[in-house]
Amino acid sequence: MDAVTSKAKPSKGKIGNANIEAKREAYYARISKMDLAPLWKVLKDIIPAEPKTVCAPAIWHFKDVKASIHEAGGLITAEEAQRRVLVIENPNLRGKSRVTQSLYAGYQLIMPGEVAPPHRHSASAIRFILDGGGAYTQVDGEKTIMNSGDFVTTPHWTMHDHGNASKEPMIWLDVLDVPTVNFFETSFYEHFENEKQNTRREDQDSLARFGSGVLPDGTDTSLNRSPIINYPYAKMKPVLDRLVKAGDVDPRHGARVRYANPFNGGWVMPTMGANLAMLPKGFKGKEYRSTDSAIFVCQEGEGTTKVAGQTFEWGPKDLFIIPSWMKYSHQAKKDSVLFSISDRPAQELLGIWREQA
Ligand code: GTQ
Repeated sequence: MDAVTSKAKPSKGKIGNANIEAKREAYYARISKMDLAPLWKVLKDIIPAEPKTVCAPAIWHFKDVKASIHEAGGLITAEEAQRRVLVIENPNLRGKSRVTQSLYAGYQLIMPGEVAPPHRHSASAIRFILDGGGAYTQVDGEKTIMNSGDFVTTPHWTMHDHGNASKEPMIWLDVLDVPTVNFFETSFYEHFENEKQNTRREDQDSLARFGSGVLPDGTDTSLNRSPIINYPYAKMKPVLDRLVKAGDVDPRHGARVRYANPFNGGWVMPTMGANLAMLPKGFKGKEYRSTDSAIFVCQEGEGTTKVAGQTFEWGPKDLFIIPSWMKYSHQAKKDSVLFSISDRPAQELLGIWREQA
């Protein structure tokens, strides 16, 4: 090493030295034994001029996966599995249990009469209800009945269990910030032996308490996530209808709302943020990109999304991924509602989120 440093005189250009490549290689081999490596070999890879995603744009058509999700119901019980879920894996990230670099997603199936027992973890979760209705999720003692298009939150370290008292199987989308929590190596998990937790509050309690324009006296509003555990589709859709009727339709996103924390107007969670948008029939969206890789789900309607030279054709309950910084545009053949979720809040908190209209 000394020989190299002593010859390395300050110079703007290249070091004129015979066999320099061979000398460098030998040097790299020597420093490698000390777990050291030359930055100049990797600088452009680790600090690219623009986001370089490893994620693939991809689409899962619900009609193609539904039968396979139901098949799991005959292979394992919710009790044995804890959570009977098919993990949605990005085709470029197989085996890593993630649909984008920062987010996990899965299809959860719960059969009539089943209970998925209570547990809690550092990772935050959301559900977006795809198929069936009437099952519940219980979060820290509040039981909420879930129906198609409902957006249900299970914030970090809240105890939660699921049960299906309805007569039909139910499928919903789970999205968790598991890859983010594991990136920081901060995962804790606790399982509760009780089959279910005690119910202290009934359906829509937190929405009524905290999402009606008033707050109960003494409410701690410093919470860094929303206190509301279900944003029912039946209450959200009329808001979209109002926006469309008033002409409040963004040329890229359509008539869009953000699921909000009523205490501060912020996102529902620090790591994940979600939107619901209505694209009126005939909508031809302008091209857009942003640094957050997003998961989209069609709640109703029919349309297409162009991304990176591909065209995804979507209908009810289809799910697609738009990776970071890829240009995309939506087109709607019918009045359509798109749900979307990404790690945008985390990027904003870190000051690194960008968009390009
Ligand atoms: O429902 O608590 O898809 O803990 C993965 C992990 C769902 C859940 C998942 C979980 C859950």
